[in-house]
Amino acid sequence: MTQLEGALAALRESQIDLITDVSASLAEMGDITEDDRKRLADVIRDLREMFFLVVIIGEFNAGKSTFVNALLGEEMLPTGITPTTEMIELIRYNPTPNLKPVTRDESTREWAHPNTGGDGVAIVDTPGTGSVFQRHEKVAKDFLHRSDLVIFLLSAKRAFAETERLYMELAKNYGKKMILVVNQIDLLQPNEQAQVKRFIEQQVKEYLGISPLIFMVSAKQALAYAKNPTPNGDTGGLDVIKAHLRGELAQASPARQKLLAQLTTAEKLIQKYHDQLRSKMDVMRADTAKVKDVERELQTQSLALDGQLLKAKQDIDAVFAGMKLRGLSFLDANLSIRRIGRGIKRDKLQAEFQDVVIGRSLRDINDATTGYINAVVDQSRVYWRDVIDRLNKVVDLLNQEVSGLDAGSYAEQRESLEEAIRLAEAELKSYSTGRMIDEIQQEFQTNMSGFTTSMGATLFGLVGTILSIAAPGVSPVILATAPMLGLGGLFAWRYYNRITQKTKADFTAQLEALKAKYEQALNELTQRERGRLAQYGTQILTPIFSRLEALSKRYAEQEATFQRFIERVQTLRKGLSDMA
Ligand SMILES: Nc1nc2c(ncn2[C@@H]2O[C@H](COP(=O)(O)OP(=O)(O)OP(=O)(O)O)[C@@H](O)[C@H]2O)c(=O)[nH]1
Ligand SMILES: [Mg+2]
Repeated sequence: MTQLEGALAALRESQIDLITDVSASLAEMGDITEDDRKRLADVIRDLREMFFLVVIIGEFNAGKSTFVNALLGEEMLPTGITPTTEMIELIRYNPTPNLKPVTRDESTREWAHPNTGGDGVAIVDTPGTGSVFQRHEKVAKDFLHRSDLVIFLLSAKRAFAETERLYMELAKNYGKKMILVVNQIDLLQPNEQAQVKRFIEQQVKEYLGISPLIFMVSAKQALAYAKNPTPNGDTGGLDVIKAHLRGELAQASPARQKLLAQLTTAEKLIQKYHDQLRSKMDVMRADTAKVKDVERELQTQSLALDGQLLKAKQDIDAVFAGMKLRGLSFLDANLSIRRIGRGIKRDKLQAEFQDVVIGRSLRDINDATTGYINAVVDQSRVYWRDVIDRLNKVVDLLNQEVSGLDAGSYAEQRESLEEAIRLAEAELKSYSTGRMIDEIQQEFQTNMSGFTTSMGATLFGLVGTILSIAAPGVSPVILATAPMLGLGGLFAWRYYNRITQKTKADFTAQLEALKAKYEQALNELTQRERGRLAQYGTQILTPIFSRLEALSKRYAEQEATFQRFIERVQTLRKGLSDMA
């Protein structure tokens, strides 16, 4: 059977190549489980030997070995009421039987027999499931993927077991062809047989959503018949099953059927890993979208700061405009010769200036600033909380969707996200409205007193100058009552005008400088805040993005690999069906 001719041999080689490539690619992607890797290696080995494997699976004591003996027509395999079969018993077709098994490996024995169903067909008996022997269970389970046709053998005397359901599900997931055989019907009343069959039919439909063919048999009876066939003897229902198997095997050569069966199994495996990749891609896309949201939010926040800053500056502008108006009229009122002549004290002048011009300006400025800082801090807190919230959602998403899949590449991503969250939390904690306000108000207070003192000194100095030019050596009291100024007085008047103008200009300039200082302080505060946001963007979010980008590229390549595999499966399938 290992000698395959022409087209079929070529298809087998392409299929072996495909499965080899799939196994290598999945290993490279780091996704494949050790079990699946072994499975693919088994399939490749089987494709080299090219036997169509009819595998009997079922609970211990259900009569699997008896059933196989009945098919062979002789009592070859040991049977018994305790869990009996311990190894895979692989019976290959051979015109001359070999009734002495050859041990192939620690879990397989091989036999040869002419009644396996045809050239290139092997019947495989497996250890029973559901017994106390875990090893039996494992040996049977580890063989299931190698089957080309599965016969589930159930006992008519036992309820449909959970393990049976599990193995049927597994076979279904591998894409295996299967039939159900209910054995030991000689232990049932004739009217019970139909009930049992109906019950199993319903269960399989309900739990697995499939409707395989169900055959009723008495392997014991069938074996007795095979050993001693009589013209009208009872075959125990085995003739129907044999006819079915013949029909199955007549559809195409066992070799072609084997290639088709294993192609389906390989396809199912490719599908399974492809689905995993798809779900990872979905997670990654959702992940990227969420981090993008955070970044967008970052910009919104930066813009919102501008709006707030503008408002604070307008408020401060208004305060300064008021101060300027009051200051200029104060100067007009206080720098008149008449007023100065009435006598003036430096302290009093400064106090009046403070009262009339500065008034509640500092308070107004502080109010505007406090309002601004509060808004900045409130917004920032909301913002950082939002960032933390969103990033936490990304982490949740990762944990939910990718658990158990591709732990490696997500561990890194999760770590960087957690770091990002920690930093955002640190940012959030670092805000202290009180401290920020104190700092800036302290600065404002100092600026404003400096301004008041300096204006006071200027004014008083000015008063002295005015007095000296108006009437040198005369006390202000006399000056106030003196007659109109003479010619010399005219020059003095002009000079007086010039210096009062200059004083007003000085006042305006100082005021502007002061205002500039305030705005500068607010700008710096805003700048600092914007800096924090920008830094977070470049230092935290950008690396996350680049990691996502790398991941996205890798996934796209993997997706392309899967597409190529799917195409190769389709080409092979077409090749196999074209041979019909
Ligand atoms: N009454 C009756 N007994 C059967 C039938 N088939 C098998 N038996 C008996 O059931 C017991 C178990 O049969 P085996 O063929 O060893 O069962 P098995 O499924 O191979 O069991 P393990 O190898 O342990 O998994 C034996 O005593 C058989 O004689 C049947 O159709 N009717
Ligand atoms: Mg057995």
